[in-house]
Amino acid sequence: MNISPKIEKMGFNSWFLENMSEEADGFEIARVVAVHKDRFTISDGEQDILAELVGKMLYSAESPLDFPTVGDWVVANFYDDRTFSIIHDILPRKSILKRKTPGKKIDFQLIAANIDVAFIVQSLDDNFNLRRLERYLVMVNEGNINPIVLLSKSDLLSSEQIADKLDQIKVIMPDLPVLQFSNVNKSGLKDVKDLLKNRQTFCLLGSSGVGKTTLLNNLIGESVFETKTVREKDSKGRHATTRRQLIILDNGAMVVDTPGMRELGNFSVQQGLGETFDEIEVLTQNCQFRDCRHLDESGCAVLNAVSEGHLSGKRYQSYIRMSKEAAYNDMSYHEKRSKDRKLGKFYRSVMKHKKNQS
Ligand SMILES: Nc1nc2c(ncn2[C@@H]2O[C@H](COP(=O)(O)OP(=O)(O)OP(=O)(O)O)[C@@H](O)[C@H]2O)c(=O)[nH]1
Ligand SMILES: [Mg+2]
Ligand SMILES: [Zn+2]
Repeated sequence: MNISPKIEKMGFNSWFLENMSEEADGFEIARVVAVHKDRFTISDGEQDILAELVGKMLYSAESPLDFPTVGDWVVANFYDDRTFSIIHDILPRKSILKRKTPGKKIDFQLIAANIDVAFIVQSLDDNFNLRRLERYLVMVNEGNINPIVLLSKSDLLSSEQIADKLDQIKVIMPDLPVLQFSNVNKSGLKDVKDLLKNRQTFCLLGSSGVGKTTLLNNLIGESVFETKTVREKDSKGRHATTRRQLIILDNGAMVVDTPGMRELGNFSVQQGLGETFDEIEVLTQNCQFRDCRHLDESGCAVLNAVSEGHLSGKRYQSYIRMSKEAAYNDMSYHEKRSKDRKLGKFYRSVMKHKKNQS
């Protein structure tokens, strides 16, 4: 199968072809650019088309992973002069961003797929927070995505104040790329633009109100997307952006804007934790016990580093908290899944029994 230049332009490449499980003869490949309630907008590289899922996908879905998300590549059929389409399958994902569903519910939610670079945005004035940054980093690293930190609203702080915040990141994560910018006086915008490479997909992550959509509008050069202009105390929690969508910039780079997240819980985060807290991961190799939990064990190299002042206590706690949370979320999710499955079996056997009786 040849790759058409139309979809190649949107980032499709041989990786996806090589990893496809079935031949897509008679189908076309398109990219999901927006997710609505139970419908999708997909793009064939030229136009946007409304799409629905084929029945088989709906009925066989077992987890949120079985539904398309923004950035996914799908195989689809087009109808009615390409104004409508049916999605038949999702292609394997190169990367995936997911988080725990907000609140007590133990389930997860897909944020985007096939993202190359995630911009984690924090505003320098009141949103800057290292622990929150670590949370985003775990999610991004776990998803197999390259993180870049963008610190917004640099117009509101003095250069000394900004340098101090940059230092705080540098001390604990020296290799993490960090840029500062302002949507108001436009400083640093050129640096952000220079990061955007054609055929690559970027996403904007971060709390509500940090300026993600304003940045996107600046990158487009037009105010196409709605931003929040007034931010009063009581309007906190209301999001200017309400849904995720993928936008193609003039230079061929793609950007997914997301609504700010108030809660960021992670699932199975082994790789994500390891990459985010790599200095702790290195320490664990010197723990006396191989199954050390780094909580109260003797001979724990991590605890020793904290008591000797080589590792900040706050960073250590952040690491432990996220490991515990992930383990709990994982466990509860698997329990819930197996319960759901048992219940499903029970219903099916009841139905069968009824059928046999009638
Ligand atoms: N001073 C200053 N204000 C900014 C800057 N960027 C954005 N703002 C303001 O911050 C507010 C929120 O901006 P948005 O772009 O809507 O924020 P968002 O991150 O998209 O928020 P959600 O869509 O709710 O997640 C708006 O009032 C912007 O004008 C900046 O660089 N400096
Ligand atoms: Mg927004
Ligand atoms: Zn230990």
